[in-house]
Amino acid sequence: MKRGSSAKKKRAPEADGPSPAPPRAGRVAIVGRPNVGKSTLMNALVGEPLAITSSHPQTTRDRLSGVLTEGGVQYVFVDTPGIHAPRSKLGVRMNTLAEDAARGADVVLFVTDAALPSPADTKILATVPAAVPVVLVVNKVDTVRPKEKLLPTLEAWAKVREFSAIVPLSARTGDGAERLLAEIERHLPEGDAIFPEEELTDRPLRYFAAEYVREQILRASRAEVPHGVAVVVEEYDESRRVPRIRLVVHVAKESHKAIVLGERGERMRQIATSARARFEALAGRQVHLEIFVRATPGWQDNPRALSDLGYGGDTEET
Ligand SMILES: Nc1nc2c(ncn2[C@@H]2O[C@H](COP(=O)(O)OP(=O)(O)OP(=O)(O)O)[C@@H](O)[C@H]2O)c(=O)[nH]1
Ligand SMILES: [Mg+2]
Repeated sequence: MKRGSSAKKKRAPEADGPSPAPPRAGRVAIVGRPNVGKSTLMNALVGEPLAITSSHPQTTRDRLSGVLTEGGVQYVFVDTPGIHAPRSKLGVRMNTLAEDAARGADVVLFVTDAALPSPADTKILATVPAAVPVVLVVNKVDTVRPKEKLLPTLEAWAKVREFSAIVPLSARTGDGAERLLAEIERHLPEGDAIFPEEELTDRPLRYFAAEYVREQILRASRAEVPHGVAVVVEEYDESRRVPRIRLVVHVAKESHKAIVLGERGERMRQIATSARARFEALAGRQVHLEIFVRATPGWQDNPRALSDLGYGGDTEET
């Protein structure tokens, strides 16, 4: 999918500066525990709110590439699910996707929130091959005041392993993002762009229709409901002036249907309105969303259902 006309133009190559550096391009996997801000970081780096984010852990369930091309450098960021102790086949698949992405990357961004290293962090880091450069991103520094409080955290992290760089950053405000891009660039291999310059993501638009509905459900619900929600595009009818997208929201329990719908369907109406606005901003055109809610108990552990809901297939390929 290409960048829309709304996308802000990134730094252009210098017209008459010193002779241009050779082009660079590479894959940059963004990995870490759930909820540390990986998807928010990817959005800040590509300059578009592409990936879904929420305060629930395990928001991201799949790999998603976001592409930034500027000044002869192409960064292909790969957002991944937070690596966690899995409790379902879905969770196992999520972890595998993230670990594979790190193994196949030219650079790994290991993201942590502004906290001391935990055993879960070191376990994840141990799965990254020693040959892959790892940049440590200490995210959410906007929550640390005064700034000096961060120093013991950074010192503790420096002892965990050899990092190519340690970058304190706020994905929410974008503070530190430019420095991070410069650190990544140094480790990207020389070579031509992987995607066309205007490409924004490897995913088709319909992927985001389902994701943006799921995001609004995550934001509107609490506790156990979000982990049992999957959203599938059943029909994408572009023959009309305003395309119509029919989606089915699968919930893991019959009782969750009423929660997602709300009284007289009011919650679902709000979810649909917000998801539509978000989707229209990305697509740059109007759409109609038609959303149905269905109970599909146990789908997270059923290989057939996982595949039907878009979480099946080869974990080696995106
Ligand atoms: N204060 C603050 N909050 C942040 C920052 N970055 C992310 N967050 C918040 O942290 C929460 C999790 O963000 P996500 O980007 O969804 O985290 P994630 O690592 O992708 O999570 P999973 O997909 O579940 O692994 C959200 O509520 C974000 O708004 C930051 O720099 N500062
Ligand atoms: Mg995420």
